Amino acid sequence: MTKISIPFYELEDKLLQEQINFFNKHGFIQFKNFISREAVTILLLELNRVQRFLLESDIKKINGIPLKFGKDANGDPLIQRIAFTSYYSNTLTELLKDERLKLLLQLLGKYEGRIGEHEKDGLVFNHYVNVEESNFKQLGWHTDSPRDLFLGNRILPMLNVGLHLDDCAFDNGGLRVLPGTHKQNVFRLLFRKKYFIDNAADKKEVGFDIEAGDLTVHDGRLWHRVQQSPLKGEKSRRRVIYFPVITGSYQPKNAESPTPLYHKLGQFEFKKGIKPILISIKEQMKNNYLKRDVQ
Ligand SMILES: O=C(O)CCC(=O)C(=O)O
Ligand SMILES: [Fe+2]
Repeated sequence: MTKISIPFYELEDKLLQEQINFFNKHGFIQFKNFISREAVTILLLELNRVQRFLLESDIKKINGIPLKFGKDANGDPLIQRIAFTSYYSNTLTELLKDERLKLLLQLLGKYEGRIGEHEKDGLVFNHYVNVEESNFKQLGWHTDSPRDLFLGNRILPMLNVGLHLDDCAFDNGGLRVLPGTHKQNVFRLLFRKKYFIDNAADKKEVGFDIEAGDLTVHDGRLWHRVQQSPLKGEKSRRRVIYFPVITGSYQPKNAESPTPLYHKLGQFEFKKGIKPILISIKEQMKNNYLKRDVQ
């Protein structure tokens, strides 16, 4: 496990060829200071407000995607993963309109991309904290692409863009990636590691020094995980918002959207091994195929 030294890149009014080359080679990139510390503070207040609203309204799912609940250090209820968060916040919707984000579409090469505010899981808010009753302290190895298989789609290039809202030095855990794995074949994409249950460090993984306000972008096919913080309580807190940049046909979700199988399966099913998952993928693909036939 090594800390990678990434050139100091910032996202300004154009992407540099060097930045595109870096992304193409490694499958990820980090842009420093995408937003200021003051803007981070405003976003955190806004996310707090959204969380309070969701708790008070007893909302458990958004567009079919379940919220993930836990408890904070002081025992207060905490929502540790919120999908489609921007539905409850104009500030977040406006953030997605930032002109600089459009530059990221160039990282898709010949594919035409768009910011997926209404697709997949939309704008996701992840909130990790290492306390006893937290349900989100780490995240096992995965790529973001097989979700396409679950939805019956071919795997198309996509990006996952993360805006980091806490400082998270390499030694404090956080995002770990396996550089270059975005170029693997489908077999390696499915079987390199056990999805979500493998949390072990890989000798080829790399991590980052992240500061609040930094932006990271990774290819959806890249293997990555989140390392648990060695610290406890407040110092372990890690809040990140993610949104997808998508290619292919427009597939917006709405309040009637069913819960995708990969959320229903959850980690329990992953523990049973890959076989039930493959059967589920096959079933889901068949269902989607049939549905398309009927339309
Ligand atoms: O929290 C992170 O940095 C990564 C989250 C992630 O990989 C995911 O939600 O798919
Ligand atoms: Fe991911």
